[in-house]
Amino acid sequence: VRAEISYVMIKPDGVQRGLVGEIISRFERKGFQLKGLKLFQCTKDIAEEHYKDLASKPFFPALVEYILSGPVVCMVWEGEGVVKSARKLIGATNPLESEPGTIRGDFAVKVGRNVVHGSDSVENGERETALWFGKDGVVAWEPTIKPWLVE
Ligand code: DAT
Ligand code: MG
Repeated sequence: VRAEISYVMIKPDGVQRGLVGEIISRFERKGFQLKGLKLFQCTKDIAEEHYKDLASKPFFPALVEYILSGPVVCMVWEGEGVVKSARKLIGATNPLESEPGTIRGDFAVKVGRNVVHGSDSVENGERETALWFGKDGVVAWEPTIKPWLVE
């Protein structure tokens, strides 16, 4: 069985605000494994495909414009239960409802500037990783400390 992965992305506001290190740090400290990482200026096609389930929403054009407004940091994090856990680390979609201690709870106030994305299902973790990294983007490696993180 393939290990579970989540596609996590620091949105343009997170990059502009200098939160890249802080956000990566939270996933590292938790004990997930970084399998892909890049700074990337995305295209309209990718942004629209990524958010295609929201295409009929009134905020969709603004959402796509926001994602295109500057570079994003694309990441793939791996580990048992990483999809659900990453969503918890990230916090609720509306940052005014996100718990303190979550990324959005600590660093955001507006749904349209909520700093970070995380896949909402294992299936979307795979789909979004393929979309943003393609076939060769993800690095196969195992950290030497892994036995100290998982049995
Ligand atoms: P999440 O990013 O928590 O998975 P989502 O998938 O429902 O949330 O929506 C994707 C993004 O779209 C979200 O991070 C911010 C934007 N968005 C969602 N609901 C919105 C709304 N009501 N108004 C404006 N932007 C919204
Ligand atoms: Mg979502």
